[in-house]
Amino acid sequence: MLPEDISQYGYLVDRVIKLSIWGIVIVGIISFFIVFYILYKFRRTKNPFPLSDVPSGLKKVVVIDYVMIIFDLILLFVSTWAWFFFFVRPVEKIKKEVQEKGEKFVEVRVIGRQFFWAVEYPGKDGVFGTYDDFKLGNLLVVPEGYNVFVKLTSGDVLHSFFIPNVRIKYDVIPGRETHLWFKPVKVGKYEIACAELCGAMHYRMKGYLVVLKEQDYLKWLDSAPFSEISFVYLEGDKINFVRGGEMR
Ligand SMILES: [Cu+2]
Repeated sequence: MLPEDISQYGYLVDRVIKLSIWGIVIVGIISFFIVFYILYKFRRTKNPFPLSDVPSGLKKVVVIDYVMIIFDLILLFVSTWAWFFFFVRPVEKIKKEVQEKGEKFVEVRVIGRQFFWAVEYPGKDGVFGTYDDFKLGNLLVVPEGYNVFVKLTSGDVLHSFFIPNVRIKYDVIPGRETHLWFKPVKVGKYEIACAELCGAMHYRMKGYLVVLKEQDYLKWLDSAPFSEISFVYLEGDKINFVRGGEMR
């Protein structure tokens, strides 16, 4: 039902989704039974005159309300935890934790534009603002098993950066800088979408997340001397670049 989860922490989001769906299904079924039971039991042919009060036996139905409140609290707790884990914690704190654990990370900047994603890489030195920075259109290449920190900004209107396979979606807001963090643990090519209607060509804001093995990633970085926006298109598993060309 959900696309394959290829991130280490995506299960936190899945947990919220599954809990919501199962909760809704179970509560929904119980509610329908109660409604149809009441419709049948108090049908007009057997009860020609309206009752002045709810029959005492039926007052127990209120218990369902308490069950619902408890379920809501559980759902609130689980979803708040996932929200906190991914978005609320300051990115510097997550970075520190990651380093303390001895894990590696990469940083990229993503700028949402009508109608493509500009991805800025810090290049081999890992530092932005140096000579080896480069930009790519619609292509986010990251190494497997690394933590990926994404700084999101918008060049024009509202967009929403969505990578279903790592369970990450966040609004890209003009005039605001937001941060995303995920850790891909499976090599492959995955879709990036814009999840906010941002104009006539919104549907064309399709990019790719390409997860490479560490050594392949380093090799790729060596062969990426791009200084201008290059667009990318994929033929099967082959990545092709078009320098300053038309986006396909
Ligand atoms: Cu968009």
